[in-house]
Amino acid sequence: MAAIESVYAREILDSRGNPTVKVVLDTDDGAEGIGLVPSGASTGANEAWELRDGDKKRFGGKGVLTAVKNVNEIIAPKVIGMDASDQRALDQTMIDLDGTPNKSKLGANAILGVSLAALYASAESADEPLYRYIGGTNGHILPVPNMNIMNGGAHANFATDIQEYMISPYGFKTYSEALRAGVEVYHTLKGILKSRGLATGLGDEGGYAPEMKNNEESFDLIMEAISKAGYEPGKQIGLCIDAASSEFYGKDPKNPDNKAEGKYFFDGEFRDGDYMLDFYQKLVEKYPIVSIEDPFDEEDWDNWVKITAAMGNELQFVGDDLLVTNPKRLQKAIDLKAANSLLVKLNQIGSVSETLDAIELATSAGFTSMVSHRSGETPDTTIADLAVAKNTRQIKTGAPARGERIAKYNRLLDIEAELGSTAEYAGASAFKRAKVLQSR
Ligand code: 2PG
Ligand code: MG
Repeated sequence: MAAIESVYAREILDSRGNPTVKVVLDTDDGAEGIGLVPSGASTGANEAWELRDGDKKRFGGKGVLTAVKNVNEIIAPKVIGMDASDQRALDQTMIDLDGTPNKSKLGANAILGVSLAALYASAESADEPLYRYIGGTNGHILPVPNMNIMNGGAHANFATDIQEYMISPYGFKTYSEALRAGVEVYHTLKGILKSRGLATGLGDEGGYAPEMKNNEESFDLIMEAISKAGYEPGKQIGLCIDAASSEFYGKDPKNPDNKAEGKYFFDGEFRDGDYMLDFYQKLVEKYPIVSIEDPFDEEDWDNWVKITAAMGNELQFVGDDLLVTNPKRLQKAIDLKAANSLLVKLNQIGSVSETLDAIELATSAGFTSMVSHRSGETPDTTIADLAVAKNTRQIKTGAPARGERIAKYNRLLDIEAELGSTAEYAGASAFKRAKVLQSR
């Protein structure tokens, strides 16, 4: 056992220049762990609470000095002396100390910072790389990188309603080959955008963010980029989207006074659930889409059930805002047969052990899991190790651009090299529909 000797937090900046929490935790055997907390923009209403100061004189209210103080003055005295590697007991101690259902008293950003720092310190004490420390000997599958090469929604001033257009290079033997293919498509896409006089500036997750005529146009550009880069759409590279539809549900996000209850503001008009379902169905017929995230609002359970029944046998429907990495909401989705895949975000639930619980529950119910970054990130690479440790077969961490995204993709290259001949690339096994598309 390595006892926690000191815990110290301070305020740093994330990739958007917003304050976030950094925690440094030392154990009595000389190990040190660092926890860096990410932050979302299109956050689900049911996420664990990100505690911000609200003092408009600092960072427009986004400071995290209260969360920092909660670590230094409330959490630290309670956890010093505890076994850092008893992750579950440590997390539970903080959950009890907070006492609210959504960590709103101490802040999920405070609790997760300590939880992550303890995880890293314990891996160092055990002298193991993080993926091995978390996953034991069986963590050896490199995930398919779902690369978000065109950004819209809340990450790019609603250039498109759909928030993320991702390419999934699954038809390759190794992770590094797949990553290279993804990067080549990304660069080819830039050339295509330039040649059409479209903007090549980047959104929050590193994808291009030109204003499009409609949501479908982006698919055509990406298909062209895949072919032009020399790859076969569907056979080698599929597409994933994150509609992040809660952002355009009930209102026009660019003009929030324009409201219509129960409708989606999509392609310039309010649409009902049936219209959206039909839109997704046609899209899937036309393009090699293997996964759709948040096609419907986080409380529109009926339409989630409908779309899962209609296409869930082949297609992956990922619950992000719907499930918020929360075992309770996940259980509801399992019972209702709404969605068939879990998006995994540590800061949505706010501790390492609860995140692992969510993945476990998803797996036991036959749901897939996609480990995910946030749109506001740090150089932290925990999600890369987590994806390998738990053999989730999928990760999404943005475009191959911007240091905070590249850090995760590079970490996976390191893990692949370290695992050597025991590394296995998930490839088409990550998606049911990938296998269908390949067999055509
Ligand atoms: C999402 C995420 C990450 P955010 O919606 O899946 O891509 O965005 O972190 O802004 O919630
Ligand atoms: Mg999402």
